[in-house]
This record gives sequence, structure tokens and C-alpha cells, in this order.
Amino acid sequence: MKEMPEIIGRQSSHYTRLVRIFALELGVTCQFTPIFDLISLDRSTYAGNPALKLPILNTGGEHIYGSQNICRTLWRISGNDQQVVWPEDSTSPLLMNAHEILAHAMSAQVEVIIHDIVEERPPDNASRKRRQSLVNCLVWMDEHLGQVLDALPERDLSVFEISLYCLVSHLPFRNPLDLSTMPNLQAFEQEFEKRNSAQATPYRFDSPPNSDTDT
Ligand SMILES: N[C@@H](CCC(=O)N[C@@H](CS)C(=O)NCC(=O)O)C(=O)O
Repeated sequence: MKEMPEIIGRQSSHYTRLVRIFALELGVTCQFTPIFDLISLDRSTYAGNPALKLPILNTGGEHIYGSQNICRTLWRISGNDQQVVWPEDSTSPLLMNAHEILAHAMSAQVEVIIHDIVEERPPDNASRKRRQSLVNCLVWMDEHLGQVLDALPERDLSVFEISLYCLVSHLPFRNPLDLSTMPNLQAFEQEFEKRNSAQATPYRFDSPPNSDTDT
């Protein structure tokens, strides 16, 4: 009997939610194994990923690093004929820029959280710039979202939309920002939220048994 794929990550992580939603949308049943220590220096904590990053996918002992590689692997495993739009399907400047800005914003969100929230470090020039670039990306996305969604090729699923949902819904959970001036992002989130895959993957902290930590 084939082993069930295993997603190793954190329920509080937007990259982990991306792959969990992707798996659910494709109908690939995965087991989930939490990583408790987000700032561990031991690569074995991250299933061997030398970048010390999560999520990781374990398929029969083969470990895949990087959320997009994981999505591609899940898609192959699924044998599903759903039409998936990948970042490289973008040929127009608008779509290429939208993917670039979203990828940057997701990564900036991680850096902002580690610096400002996990480590509680005081602001410095680099952290202020990072936060500003995150906000700028969100504003850009809000302004261009309608055009971007219209320009995406015909699809059942897109990495863009799942990623954007995971990022926007992560903000109030981990890094509250004022989104009141970004109505398009808010409307997009509310619409995506209706999907079963979104309902099944709420953000929450994974705590080791007998612990009350929440980082
Ligand atoms: N390129 C990676 C980025 C993953 C990433 O940054 N994950 C965050 C959690 S959301 C992480 O590992 N944070 C720990 C750290 O950066 O030290 C991917 O797409 O999976």
C-alpha cells in the first residue's frame, strides 16, 4: 500500500496553508506533522531542509522543499485533470508583476513577523523598509486585483489566488495591518473564505503537548 503524503509545517504558516489548501482542492489526502520550533537551527527540525524553512512534503521518504514544488508534486500525485494556472503561465507584464509582488509580500510577511513579533526587536532602517514594502505590495495588489483576476487564464485553480488568500487572511492573525483602505483584497478574501478548503485550514498555533507556547 502506498504511503500517504505527509505535509510537515505549521498550521500558523501562510506557506503551509497554501499547500494544505492545494492538496484539499486536488483531493489529495495528506497527513500533517507540525513543526513546533520556528527558530530552530537544527535542519532535522525541518525534515532536513538546509534552508531551515517550512513546509516540507514527504512522499515515501522523498522530501520536497518549497511550497510551489510541493504544489507541483501534489498535482502530479493527484493525477487530477483540473486546470491549474502556475506562475510561469504568466506572459503579460501585469501578471508577471502580480506574481512577483505576491511572492515578495509573502516572504516579507515572514521577515516582518520574525523581526517584529517573534523576536520583538525594535524597528531599524531595514525592518522599516521591509514593512513599507509589504504595505506597498498590498496597496498595489488592491489596485490591480480586478485586472489581474480577469487576465489569469481559464482555470479551476491558480497558485496566485490560493497564495493571495493565504497571505491576506494571515495578516489579522499574525501581523495586523489596516486593510480598510483595501476593499478589493477584503472582498477577495471573503469570497475565497467560502471554499471548503479554506474552512478546513484555519490558522492556529501548533503547540507541543503540555505546552502553552504560541510562536
Ligand atoms: N520559499 C519557501 C518559503 C517558506 C517560508 O518562508 N516559510 C516560513 C513559514 S511561513 C518559515 O519557514 N519561517 C521560518 C524562518 O524563516 O526562519 C516556500 O515557498 O516554502
